[in-house]
Amino acid sequence: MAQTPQAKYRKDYKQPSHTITDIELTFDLHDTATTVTAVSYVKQLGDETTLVLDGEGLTLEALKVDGADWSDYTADESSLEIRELPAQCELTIVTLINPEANTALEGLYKSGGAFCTQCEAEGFRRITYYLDRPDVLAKYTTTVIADKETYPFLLSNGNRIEEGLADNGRHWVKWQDPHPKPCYLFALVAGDFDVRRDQYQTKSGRNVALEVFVDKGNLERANHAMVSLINAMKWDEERFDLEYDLDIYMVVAVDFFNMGAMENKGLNVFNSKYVLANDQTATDGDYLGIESVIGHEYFHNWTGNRVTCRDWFQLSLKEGLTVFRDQEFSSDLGSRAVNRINNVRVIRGPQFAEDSSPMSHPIRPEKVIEMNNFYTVTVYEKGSEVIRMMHTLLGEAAFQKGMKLYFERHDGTAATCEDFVAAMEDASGVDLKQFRLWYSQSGTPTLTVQSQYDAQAKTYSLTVEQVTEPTHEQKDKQPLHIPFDIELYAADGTVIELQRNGKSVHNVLDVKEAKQTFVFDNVAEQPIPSLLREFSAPVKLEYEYSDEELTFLMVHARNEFARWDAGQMLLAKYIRSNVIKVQNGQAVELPETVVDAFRGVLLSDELEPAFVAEMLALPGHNEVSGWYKCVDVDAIATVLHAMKVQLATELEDEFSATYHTLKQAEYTIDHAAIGQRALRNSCLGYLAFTEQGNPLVKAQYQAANNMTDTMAAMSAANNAKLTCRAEIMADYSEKWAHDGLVMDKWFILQGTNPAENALQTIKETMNHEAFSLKNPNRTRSLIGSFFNNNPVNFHAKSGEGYRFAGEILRELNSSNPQVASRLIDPLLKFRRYDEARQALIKKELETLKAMDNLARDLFEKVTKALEA
Ligand code: B3K
Ligand code: ZN
Repeated sequence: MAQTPQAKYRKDYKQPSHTITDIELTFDLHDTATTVTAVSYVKQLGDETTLVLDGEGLTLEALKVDGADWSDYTADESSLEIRELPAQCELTIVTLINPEANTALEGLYKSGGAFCTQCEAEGFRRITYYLDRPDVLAKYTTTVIADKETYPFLLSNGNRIEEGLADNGRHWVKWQDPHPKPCYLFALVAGDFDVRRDQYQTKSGRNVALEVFVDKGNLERANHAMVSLINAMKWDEERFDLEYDLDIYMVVAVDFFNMGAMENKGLNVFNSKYVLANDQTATDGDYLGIESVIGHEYFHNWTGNRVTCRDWFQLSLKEGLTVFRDQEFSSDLGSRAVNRINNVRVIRGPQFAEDSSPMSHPIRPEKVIEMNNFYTVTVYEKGSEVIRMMHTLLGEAAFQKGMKLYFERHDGTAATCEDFVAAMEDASGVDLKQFRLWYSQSGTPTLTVQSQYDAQAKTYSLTVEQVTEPTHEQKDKQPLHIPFDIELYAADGTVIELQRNGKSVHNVLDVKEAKQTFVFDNVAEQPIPSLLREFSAPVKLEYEYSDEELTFLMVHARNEFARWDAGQMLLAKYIRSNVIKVQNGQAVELPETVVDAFRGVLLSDELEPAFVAEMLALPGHNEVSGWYKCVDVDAIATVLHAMKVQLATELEDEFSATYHTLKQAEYTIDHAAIGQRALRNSCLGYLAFTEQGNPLVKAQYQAANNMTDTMAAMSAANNAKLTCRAEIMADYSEKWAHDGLVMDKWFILQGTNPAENALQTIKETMNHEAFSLKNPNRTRSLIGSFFNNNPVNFHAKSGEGYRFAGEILRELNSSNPQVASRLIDPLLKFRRYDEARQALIKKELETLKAMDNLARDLFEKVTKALEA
């Protein structure tokens, strides 16, 4: 490695020496040599007369100050130092860049035939030398020049103000964005598209033009994105009283994109996965994903763009809050319980795993080498849980007052997480002093609860202990302020009111100490407690529930989430005990009472089908792995498989009856229909493990008139290793080979193929005409799914899975470090496996570490993982 990458620390934040108030950008677009002219109005803020700009991979063509050539500067590979600048000046910088050679997909690059940009977090410095930091806010005017025939659409942020023809068949368009913004929100797109147009009238009566740009021929796949956008605009007005602020909102779908989407002001750039959908190409899950991501990026317009982050350590200020907002959007439009369940699965799975990995960090990190490594489930999803806890503590009305105050104070500026908490605190009067620790303390707290009932005194007490284990980067932990939502039930299912000294007590308890006892009186009988309702804090709960209490809660808990959670706890008990059995060479056992509890759920006619489908889903291998200090990959897989088979066998009649009853005559995309398909296909997933599996799955594949049912059949065939798998996989590939996005689903099935020869097939699949390691979606589908969701084969004792990972990572390290850095995560957790596996993984990490061109992204993770 040329130079050891340096870390930045949150505590070192300093205001910039200069600011830039306005910038005029001109892009003369050519595939391999694009000229960027940046005219910036620079203002000195303190005494410093030297301006240091960021820049990477740029060829400097010209540098002028107030129109005259300037020679007092030095440029190196990451910066441009300009000395003795006047206190205010017009700085002109001309750079040359090569978009076609940009395979990292950061800065200006080509996706298929189109030019597009990705600037967050630090991609703008690959376009021109600039103060590439989020606390420098400027007004942008952007002129884009390109060949008219190849690039009829030339887009940038804000409003189109002028256009015209240029020489040699070229044309130009000028855009102006009236809202000052940091450079990470800059965007440019040039290409030939089909456009789905609509409009929206805001509640104050302004008309906004809505445009969704998709590849030619894909227009009919853009409808759902447009509907979702309109729903999001309406929802934000109703729930948060926030209106859109420009005359136009554009969304462009591109095929080459490192993540989901990007909230550039007025011009969102999206991974086509989160835009394109019709009933033949997209599953219900895809539809819901589009709704959520379209919402997320739209909501950023206020939480992220109007109020942005002072520095990148504050990323959760915009991301945690915007995830909270998109989760609320999906919950208000669809099923709140199902949404909550899925959000909690992400915390209990990947987020808890991150907390216990070498990459553990608080939602507001203290130390960063490569910022792109911190767009994590911790910053995003745990960040959202932290916002949700404040929402729980304050209630909706006070929370909205806090939002209002936050915007009053910080609109048009770059703010900090502390600013947000202060606004919530000041608006509500709720003391959040201890609560702030959630921003700086990493790791997963464990709440251990003990209960005691005193029949004589009619008191019931809960003793709550909280412990946060040391994490990789932070040893000392303090007690947090944990909102702990509980309810008590009498044996007949009625709720026992919480009382203390004759007065009613709120059901959200404030756990603040390392150990604390809550006593309730007037409790007439031994109650059954429902604990951590709604997952009121991102913690692990330990309470010795009996099977009877859990099956009771599965039926009687008033809220659906609590019922689901009781079911999960019951399953968890038997997964744990069976793992021990398997390790001792015994058979997996599930008592009749447990099977009956799930039979009851399946046969219930009160519960929503979508919810029943969630109740019936076993926790995944990754989530279960997270329960153990040393993961027994094979034993866990054996147990999960055996439990699935036992439930399938014992409930076969019920699964079969439900499956056939829920057959739909017509395909519609509404929440009720989606829920019915979810349950029907969950039954199919179980039935695949019975005698009737093969013919049933094959018949569903052949009869399916929509992608949800097609994919459900294919997944069932894959998971249960049915003989029809080969035939239907071949049929699908033949039908969709021309469409990479649709083929991604097929690549995922190849990646997660439980068959023994899976890795061989994956290697062959890399030659499939639709596959390319250059495309992040393809790579994540085939390779990422193998690393993350094919535990038995990836962790094969032979080490072939790890060796394959090493090869792929070494290749992606040069072409696309961001994608490589996402893929490496499962290897970072090597210390959780047995010694033989540890040694094999470590060898791959060490080979990576020794590479002389190791990217910062991988450097940061590999070195952390290899540290003691
Ligand atoms: N803000 C972007 C993510 C940028 C990731 C940079 N590596 C999308 C989002 O969170 O909405
Ligand atoms: Zn976001």
